[in-house]
Amino acid sequence: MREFNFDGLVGPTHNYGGLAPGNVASTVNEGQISNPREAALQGLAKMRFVHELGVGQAVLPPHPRPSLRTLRALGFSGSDEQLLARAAREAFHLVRLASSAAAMWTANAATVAPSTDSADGRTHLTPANLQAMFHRAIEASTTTRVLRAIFADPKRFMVHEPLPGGGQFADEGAANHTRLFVSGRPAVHVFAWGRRGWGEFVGPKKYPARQTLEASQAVARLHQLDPERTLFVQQCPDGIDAGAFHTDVLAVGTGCFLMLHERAFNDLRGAVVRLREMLGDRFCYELASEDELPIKDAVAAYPFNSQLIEKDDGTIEIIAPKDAEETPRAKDFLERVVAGRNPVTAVRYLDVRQSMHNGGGPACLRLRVPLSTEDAAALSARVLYSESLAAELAAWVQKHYRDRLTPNDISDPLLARESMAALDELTSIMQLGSVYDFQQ
Ligand code: SUG
Repeated sequence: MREFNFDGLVGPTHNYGGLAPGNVASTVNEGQISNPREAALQGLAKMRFVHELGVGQAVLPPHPRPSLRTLRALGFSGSDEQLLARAAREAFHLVRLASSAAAMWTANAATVAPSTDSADGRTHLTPANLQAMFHRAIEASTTTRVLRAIFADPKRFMVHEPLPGGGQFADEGAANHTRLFVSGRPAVHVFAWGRRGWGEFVGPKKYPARQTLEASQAVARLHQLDPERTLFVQQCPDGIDAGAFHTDVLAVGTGCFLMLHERAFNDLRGAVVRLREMLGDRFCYELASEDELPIKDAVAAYPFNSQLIEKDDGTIEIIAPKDAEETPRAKDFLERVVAGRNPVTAVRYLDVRQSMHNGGGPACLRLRVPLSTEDAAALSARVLYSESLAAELAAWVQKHYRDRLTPNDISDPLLARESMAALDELTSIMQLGSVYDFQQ
């Protein structure tokens, strides 16, 4: 088995809409001028960097934005130009919601269980319904189509429907899920949730909790995981109120190693004890206390939203955002981890600032999918990273993307046309077939 990081390619309408309450960066940067071209190129540079470390790398395409299908569903009609003009005049906020390039954060695209962990021996993917925020909920149908185009072989892969229903089954995908394992034992799946759909719980007071316990439980059932090897933990409500809207803002794990902040989980000690029982003595973790690394710095600089890259020799490298290097307490923590008694041997820093300004660090930008060699060879689209694919994608970005977008630009009908032309061409480059609404 090899882990592939499926990174989301940033879309041509990447902008700072201030659409995500509880996500501090999204709120703080509302209205800033964005640079979609730079954002997409930063993403491609990250893919190359990780690929060159010897890790499996792949790419997922952006979604059509503005989503004219969404605006039509909300009652705007006429030609594309007419409906955009009317929506911009009468309900500009809806155009904003329909224009976010948020599908770039593919840690929220789906939750994944590898074939080794599922009772039927297939790789399971459940696209996240992202019910908590409207601008993200509209991703689910396209994500499902894209994943089905890629993971098409029914003997190997099962792409489920996103969870049904309303807010009680709100699911944010892999951002609230961590798979841990040590050789010789079955893997453990840790699902973190922020609220309950039904029943009593103490939740955050200020910001919304997105993931429900019931959604996490449903995903574990769909993926046919062994109930003895799953753990459901509550996100710390104070952590959410400090801006940790997803678990991966304060915790990241791979293999036998977990790196987390003390405000990541409610019953953190209980979780760690249970993980040690399930994984044995080789399980290890590094914990940042509030004293060592104030949550404000952790939320601003995202040291926990790093990618943990496991090498063939079992050592781990941390790929952290550059913002963590520039935040002394975050950098000191990461350096302590490198020096500590754990598999981590190095930390490297990457500039993904265009994404960071919307609250998305390196880990948000990728969906981890462990695949066997045969499974990787059975993927049905051109998604695996290669120098030739990367060069074509970079040229495609240079050709189609603007380098400056203000929040008002998103209702420009030319931008919608440019986006559609770009995405239409992309489906040929990536051999995806007609996955987009405007191609149906
Ligand atoms: O859902 N930001 C995203 C960031 C998602 C980060 N993903 C993970 N932590 N895995 C969100 O809050 C902001 C868009 C805007 O404001 O324009 C946004 O949706």
